[in-house]
Amino acid sequence: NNGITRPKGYTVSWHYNPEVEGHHFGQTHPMKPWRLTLTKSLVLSYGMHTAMDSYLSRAATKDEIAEFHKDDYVDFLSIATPQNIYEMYPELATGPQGYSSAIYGVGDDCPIFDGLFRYCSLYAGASVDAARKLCNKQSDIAINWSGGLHHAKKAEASGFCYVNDIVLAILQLLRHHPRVLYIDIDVHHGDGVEQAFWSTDRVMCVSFHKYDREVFFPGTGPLESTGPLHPDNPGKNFTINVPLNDGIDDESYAYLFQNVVDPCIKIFQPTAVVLQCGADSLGHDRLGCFNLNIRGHGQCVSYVKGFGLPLLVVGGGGYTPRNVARAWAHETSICIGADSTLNPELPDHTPYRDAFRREGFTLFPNLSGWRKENMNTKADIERIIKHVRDQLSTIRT
Ligand code: TV7
Ligand code: CA
Ligand code: ZN
Repeated sequence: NNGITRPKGYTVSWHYNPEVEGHHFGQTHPMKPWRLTLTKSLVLSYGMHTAMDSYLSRAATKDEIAEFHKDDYVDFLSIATPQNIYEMYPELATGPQGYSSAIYGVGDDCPIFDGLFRYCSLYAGASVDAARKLCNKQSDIAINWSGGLHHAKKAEASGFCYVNDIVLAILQLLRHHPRVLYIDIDVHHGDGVEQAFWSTDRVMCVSFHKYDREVFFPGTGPLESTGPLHPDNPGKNFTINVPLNDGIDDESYAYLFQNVVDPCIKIFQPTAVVLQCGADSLGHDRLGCFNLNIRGHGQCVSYVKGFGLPLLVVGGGGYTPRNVARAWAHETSICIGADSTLNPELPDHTPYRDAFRREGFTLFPNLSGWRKENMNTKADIERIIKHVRDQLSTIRT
């Protein structure tokens, strides 16, 4: 199988349930669970599954979801259907287009679709399973590409996210690990995870994102947002935000990523890391505005892996499905240490091969230099690095 062998000295686990793929947010909605089918097709056709422990993940139970989410919200998600939603909440029908966002964040971004709760429990169950494998040391790197839904709040759906699988996984890790580092390279701010761990010094949240308070979702995550301001609050300075402008390229991103993540690990000394690999930070993403290539995005995974800490890798955004699949297949190869042996030419027998025709049947199409030029100056980058260093110098180690 393309010379792929199990990694020496460590174990990688892949947590997935193909049932998530069949769910639909709606015809024009940008979130396409089908991108997971494409990702899986590449992982399998390269033979990468033979190098990992594969687990058919189970659905998270209501009780497991309620470890973070409010009971009435979990009940709501578990009973709402496209058929009964207007009967339950007639006020939803009064919104201008479809329903207004007044009830639990439901609306155009977060529609009630068929099988919604099943979909949520499956992607959340995979992240919780993955975290448990890391806790009991059956796995060193655990992967759930269907997770990474970082916007969901305690009692509110937001930005295509209903259940925050990342928060649930971190809560699981905290049972065995004193300190967890969360890193988020999705083009959007990881606001739900940040909010959940805002007041603790046991989780450090680091998000890299496009920031424009007025126009870019969710509008939070400026450099100055570093945790609670009160000096007695343990979470003070344990939140790190890296706000960026359009068009950031591989070189500046790698430089910035390494110069932010390295001091975080040195000073915070996490015992486990969670990496959210939202692929909407790639160039040519339907919703994103960065210029990263598959290799540039993957370099973040390589870099974090290099620290050798127990690592939970989750997906997230990504709205050009074929490039999401390329990125996550490449990142799977990095996790199993096969990135240098993988043929960049896609295997002939890849199912849905036609989906990859446009850029040529390669794992590494050129995704940079499109409509956005890099609006991040060298001075912007250095200012961020200095701010992060100064911030970290205030936390006791
Ligand atoms: C993790 N951007 C999630 C990212 C969530 C982004 C948004 C859309 C969008 C929604 C659609 C749609 C869309 C072409 C794009 C202020 C609004 C503007 C809804 C139309 N087409 C992640 C969320 C973001 C829904 N939301 O981080 C149905 O774009 O900007 C907004 C909010 C109000 C609601 N409207 C958009 O990547 C997984 N939504 C087409 C159909
Ligand atoms: Ca982010
Ligand atoms: Zn995103």
